[in-house]
Amino acid sequence: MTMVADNTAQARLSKRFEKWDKDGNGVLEPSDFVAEAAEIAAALGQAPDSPRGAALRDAFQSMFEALADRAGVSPQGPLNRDQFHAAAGELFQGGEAAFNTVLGPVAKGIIGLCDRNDDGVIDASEFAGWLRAVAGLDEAAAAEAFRQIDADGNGTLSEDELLAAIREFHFGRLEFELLG
Ligand SMILES: [Ca+2]
Ligand SMILES: [Ca+2]
Ligand SMILES: [Ca+2]
Repeated sequence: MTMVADNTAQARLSKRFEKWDKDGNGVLEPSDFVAEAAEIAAALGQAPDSPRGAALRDAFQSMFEALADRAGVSPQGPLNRDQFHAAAGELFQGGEAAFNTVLGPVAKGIIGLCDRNDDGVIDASEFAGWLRAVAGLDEAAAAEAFRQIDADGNGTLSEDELLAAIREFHFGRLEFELLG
């Protein structure tokens, strides 16, 4: 990996730490991740305790526990900034299988919240709704993002394509943030 890509990855983890520290107390706790999931569900017009909102919340909680486990702290945290950088960095750098185990439920949760026609995948208009909600992107930017992430060009985004996009963003090879 080049130094530029590494710096990008570190900068993106810093930004994510700040975004996910919902109560702004300088450390991450499970409650921060629950609040983040609730905010995403609400942005997509779903109640946080609806089945799909709850699925994303559970995925975020599991992700927190996986990071805490890697950092060697209690499943309840807290995780400080250095611990988060080390644990998340290790997760992104490590094998695809471990990454997919942790982020797969998050990708599934995102699909569930976006999937208005219930076909299990995200089409271009569903994806535009997602990017508008989490990143404020307009239609043209969302269409371009969709084209890049739809690796097999079949007009829908699968869990695997979303997982690949989350990794690509982290390493600075994609400019669209999917995790908000
Ligand atoms: Ca916090
Ligand atoms: Ca769909
Ligand atoms: Ca596809």
